[in-house]
Amino acid sequence: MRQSPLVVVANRLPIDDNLAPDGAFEWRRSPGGLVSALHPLLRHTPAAWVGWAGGTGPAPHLPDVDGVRMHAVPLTGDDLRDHEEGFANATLWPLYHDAVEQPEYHRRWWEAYQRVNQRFAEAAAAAAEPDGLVWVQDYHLQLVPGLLRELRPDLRIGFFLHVSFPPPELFMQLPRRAELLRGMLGADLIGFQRAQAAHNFAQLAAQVLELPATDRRIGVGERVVRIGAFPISIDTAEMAALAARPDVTDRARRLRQDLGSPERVILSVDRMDYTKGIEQRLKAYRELLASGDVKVPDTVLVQVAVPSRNRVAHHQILRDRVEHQVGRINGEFGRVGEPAIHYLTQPFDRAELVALYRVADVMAVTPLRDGMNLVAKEYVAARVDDTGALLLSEFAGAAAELEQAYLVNPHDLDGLKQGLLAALRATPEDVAARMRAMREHLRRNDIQAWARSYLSALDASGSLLRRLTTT
Ligand code: GDG
Repeated sequence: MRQSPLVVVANRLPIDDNLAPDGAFEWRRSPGGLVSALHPLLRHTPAAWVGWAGGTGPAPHLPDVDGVRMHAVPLTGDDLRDHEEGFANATLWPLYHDAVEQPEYHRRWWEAYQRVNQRFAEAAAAAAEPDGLVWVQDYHLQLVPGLLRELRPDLRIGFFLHVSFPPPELFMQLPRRAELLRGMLGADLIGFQRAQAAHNFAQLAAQVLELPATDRRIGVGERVVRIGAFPISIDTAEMAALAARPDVTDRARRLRQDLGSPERVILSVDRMDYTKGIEQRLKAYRELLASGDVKVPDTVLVQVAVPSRNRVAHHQILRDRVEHQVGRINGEFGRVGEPAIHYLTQPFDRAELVALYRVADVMAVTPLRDGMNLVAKEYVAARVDDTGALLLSEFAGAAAELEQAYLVNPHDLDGLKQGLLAALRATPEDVAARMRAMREHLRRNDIQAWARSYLSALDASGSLLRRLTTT
């Protein structure tokens, strides 16, 4: 196997399999995300990516994607059930999101988590050049840094957690809490979305493992592990360029007409997930319709809720509940040809999604807990004319940066209603001043800046990045 100086390890490879127009099967880069973040840093030296390609057969041999080598890790049906749907998505996911749904603990899931993490660590060890840099992503792979360090002590290892990291009182529920913490501490640098998460982690390292810990450094024997906040972002310039494209602005104009040319369009775009606060938001909206504060057809709500992880039972139950609520609201408040809510579950292509961002006078992003929430940032970047109000949950990581949003506590129904009304009724001057400040923040803090700041902190001496960008 060819070895690379920089290896990204993530649960999924950043590609989708597609049928080309001529009927041939091809691999295509999935849009956005880490690959485009890394691209400017890696113009000359190819990086590698270790991850699962989808499917349960043997790992496919894959072509390079944008100069990045793809190494597929095979997963079996049992791995998928017990690692992905089990420990990752039914134990860690709810636990890390304030346990808004009850986390489940099963010993079989933990065994699968260890087994799959070991497989990823071995694949990363095989893919990395001597003294190379390996960057491990997210909650599916928290044991990989520790396992990889045992296999390859020469490497510099980074770990980044995309979701939030819970307070000690919650994390302490985990039957194998010490092993998980030790797994992460195999890294040289552990990145979180928010400073509060780094603080939670330091407290746990001190409490559970009795290690000397501050919010920036943890002593592990001879080693010092650094921790900190590195809030992820989006490709701001690419989003703004897409939003300004004539076909996208035309599409936005037509969409507005198709919606009945209302005075106010409210938009929400979420994965169908119980952390996203969809039910609470619909309830608030229903009360505003019932009180007459919001009227159909002057105002419409567009709710995009793309199903994901739908084999996990919780998500199926949520979908049924949301659809029940939408049906009820449309039945009570809609008229023929004038629904109160336009509810869509099919995935949109990127340009169509951005056209929707351009139509929305108010973007309602009100998760109960979210590591960052990229939708909020995408909306801001797409409002190239400084219009549009962002209603944002204070429990989204994005709230720590987008302070000019209309911030709400999504658990507080009255607060949520007031926030939505304030956003709907804001003056154009107020909206523009807030949007300008948020756009400026994202212009300076885009995804390339994020990747650069993380990798230069990981590669403290700068020698590796210099080698990567100048060879
Ligand atoms: C995890 C963390 C953290 C959505 N619908 C469509 C579509 N999307 C795209 C959005 C956005 C992405 O999906 C969703 O990203 P989020 O950040 O909002 O949420 P999670 O999926 O939960 O992501 C989160 C993130 O990791 C990154 O660190 O921010 O907190 O939970 O980019 O645009 N894209 C298209 N059609 C759709 O219908 N094309």
